[in-house]
Amino acid sequence: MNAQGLMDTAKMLVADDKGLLAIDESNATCNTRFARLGIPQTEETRRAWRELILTTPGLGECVSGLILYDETIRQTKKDGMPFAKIITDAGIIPGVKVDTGAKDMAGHPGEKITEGLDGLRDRLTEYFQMGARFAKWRAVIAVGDGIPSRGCIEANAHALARYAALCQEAGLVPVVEPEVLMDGAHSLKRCFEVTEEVLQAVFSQLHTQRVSLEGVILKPNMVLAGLTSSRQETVEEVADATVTCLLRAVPAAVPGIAFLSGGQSGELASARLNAMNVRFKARAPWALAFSFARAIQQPALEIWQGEEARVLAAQRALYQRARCNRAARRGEYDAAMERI
Ligand code: 5MM
Repeated sequence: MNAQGLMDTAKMLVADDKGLLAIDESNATCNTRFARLGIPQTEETRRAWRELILTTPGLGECVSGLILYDETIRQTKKDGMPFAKIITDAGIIPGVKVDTGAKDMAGHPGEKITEGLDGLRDRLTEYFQMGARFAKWRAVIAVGDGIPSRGCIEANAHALARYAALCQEAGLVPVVEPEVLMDGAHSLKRCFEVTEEVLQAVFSQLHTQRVSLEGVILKPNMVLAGLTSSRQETVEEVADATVTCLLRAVPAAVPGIAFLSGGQSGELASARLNAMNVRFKARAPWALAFSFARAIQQPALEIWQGEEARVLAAQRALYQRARCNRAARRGEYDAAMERI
């Protein structure tokens, strides 16, 4: 492991007020999103959608890293140019999702454990050879009556740390994603408690597994009330709760925190990230960045609808959402930007 190289890559991923764009939906998730819009669910439409994204003019002004799916990192542009080369040529760092999905956890009804450690060392070597310089693994923590259990939190934290150690051995920066889900009617206070417990377990395991924190990016949820809770806090209250929670659980050695959007609207995700940077950028020990999928892709996907004639309009919408999130990192986002 080259510790300096990992540290440099991790810093680059959160430098210049840029952030990550996740286009790592598994085929099942990608197909579900296509189906809702009547887009054919084929390998070719998934390839065309990803080509549209990674050839968006100016994307590298706002996006430092692109997270690909296994199928995507093996794909090429129509002219045969590998996606990983196009991304690198655009000044963006290619990354790849390496977990194989969250599965029902034995003995833990309603909870999931993320799989993918078997054979991971060899897969990481292959991804590095294909040009990837970082990787991502997502653990899913549901909130509900009696959950999350300690067993679920510890098993997922352990898997995240084993994955992170293997990534660093292979020269890839691990993006560690423990997602406390927004589904449910729980309060912001409950999300805070669960997120703090999960993050403490994750960092304890990262330490035990000898992961170098300087070469890690954390991809957490924001601290929010559940989607169906009748009380939804203000943008400022969410920003304060999120950063307070992170300050309690995330060591200062971590260079960057890149939030997932988790089903928030693009506008809300940007507004909340913006408020965090307005209120905490000057004193937070880590960069407060983004690693959004839906909050950047959704408007563009709705415009595209699988039609070649709509590619340019969709790329403009994608660029616009990426630009809004770069502004949010600077504390300069305004909802009026969405209409420009
Ligand atoms: C939480 O999902 C991640 C961030 O996306 P959002 O900003 O839309 O919440 C995302 O990277 C996710 O991990 C991938 O889309 C993978 O999804 P699946 O469930 O298909 O593995």
